[in-house]
Amino acid sequence: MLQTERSKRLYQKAAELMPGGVNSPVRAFGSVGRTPLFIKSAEGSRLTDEDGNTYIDYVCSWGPGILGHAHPEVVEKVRAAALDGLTYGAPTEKEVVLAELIRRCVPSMEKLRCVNSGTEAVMSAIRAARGYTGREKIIKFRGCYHGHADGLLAAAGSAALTGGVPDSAGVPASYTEHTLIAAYNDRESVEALFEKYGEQIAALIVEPVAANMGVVLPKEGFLTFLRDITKRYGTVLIFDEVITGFRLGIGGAQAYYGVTPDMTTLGKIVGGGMPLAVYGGKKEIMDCVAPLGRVYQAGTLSGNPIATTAGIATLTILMEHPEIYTELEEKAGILAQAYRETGRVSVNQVGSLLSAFFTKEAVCDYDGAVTSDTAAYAAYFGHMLECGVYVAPSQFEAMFVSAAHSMEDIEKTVEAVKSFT
Ligand code: KE4
Repeated sequence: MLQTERSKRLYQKAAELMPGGVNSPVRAFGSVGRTPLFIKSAEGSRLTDEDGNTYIDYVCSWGPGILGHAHPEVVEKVRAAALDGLTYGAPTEKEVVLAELIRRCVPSMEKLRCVNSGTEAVMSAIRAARGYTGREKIIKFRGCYHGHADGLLAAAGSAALTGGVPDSAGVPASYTEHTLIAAYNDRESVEALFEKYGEQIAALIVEPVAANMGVVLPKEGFLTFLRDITKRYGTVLIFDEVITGFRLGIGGAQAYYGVTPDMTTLGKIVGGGMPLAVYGGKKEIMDCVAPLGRVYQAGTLSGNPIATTAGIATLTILMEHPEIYTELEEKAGILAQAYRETGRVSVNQVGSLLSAFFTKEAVCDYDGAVTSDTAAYAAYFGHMLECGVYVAPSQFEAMFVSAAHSMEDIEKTVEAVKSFT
C-alpha cells in the first residue's frame, strides 16, 4: 500500500488555500475518489511524489512532456536564458526564431502570435475569426475542450466533463448564445447547423483528434468534410492542435490527416513545458489583429524569453530526430495491444496518444465515451498507482507516451495493465 502521508498533509493545507487544493480541477483526483499526490520532482519518464514514491508518468503534464521530464538540453538552455533576464516586455530574436520554426512545421500558420495558454490561444483565434468575417456564431463539438474562455464552456470536455460541469456556472447565457454545438464525427449535426445559420457562422473549431472525452479519432473523411463545408460557407476552420500539435508528428494532425485549416491553435509541446501557446493561420486573417488590425489581443508575458527558449529547444530536438515519432507510435501500440488483450476496455490510439475506455463498445463519439464505467476506471487508476504507474486521474483524458519511456517502462506498464482484475 502506497505511503502518501506528506501528500495528504499538503492536500489538507492546500485545500484551505485553493479551491479543491489545486490550480486546475483535473489534478484534484476527484473523479477517481482519491486525494491528489503532490509531486516533488520529475526526470525522464518518472515522477517522484513528496513521499518519495516514483511512478512511470503517462500524464506528461497533459501533453507538453513529449521528450520526457527535465530533458538536459532543454533545461540547460532555460537555465542559461534565465541569466539574461526573465522577461523584457519587448520583442526578442527568440520570438522570431520560434515563429520561423513553427511556420516551417505548420506552413498553414502564415502568421502567428504567442500567448500564455491554450485557452488564450483559442480565445484569440475565435476573436480574430469573428473580426475577419464580421460574423458572430461559432460551432464547437460536444465533449471537445478548448480551454475555459466563457464562450467555449458549453458542452465542454476534459475536467468540465469529468466534474459534470460542461456548461459552467458564472457564464451568462448571452456569452454562449452564439456557441452552436455539434456532435463529433456526426456530419448531419454539422450540416443541420450550417443549413440553419450558414452565413452567420464565423468559425468552426475542432480538436482534429478529440482528446478531451478520452481519445476519439476522426472518422474517415470527417475532417475533409469539415474543410469542405466551412469553405462552402466562408466559415473559418480552426484546428485546435493544443494536444495534437507536434504530438502526432512534427506537422501535427493537419499533416497527419492531410487537411489544412484556416487557423491553428498550439500549446503544450510548443512551449516545452513553459507557459506558451500560439494561434495563427492565414495572413489575411491574422492581419486583422492589433496593432495591424482592429482585433485586439495582448499579453504581458506573451513570447517571453524563457518560454520561447524552452519551445525552441524542444522543437529543434523534435525536428532533428524524426525517428522519435516512429518510436513513440511503436511504444503506444504495444500499450494499446496490452489493454485490448484484457478484454475489458475499448482502446483508441493514434501516434503516442491513447485512451482505454471501460466500455465494451468501440468509442467513436461523445455518446460512446460517456458510457464508460467511471467507477471501474477509478479502481484501475488506484491499481496502476500501486503498481508505480501514473495515468490520467480521469476516464476522459488521454494517455501520453514520451521519448523518455524505455521499453522496460512499457513492459512494466503492460504487466500492471494485465494484473488489473
Ligand atoms: P490550457 O489553457 O490548459 O493551456 O489549454 C486549454 C486547452 C485547449 N485546447 C485543448 C485541445 C486542450 O486539451 C486544452 C487543455 N487540456 C487540458 C487537458 N485535457 C489541460 C489540463 C488541465 O486543464 O489542467
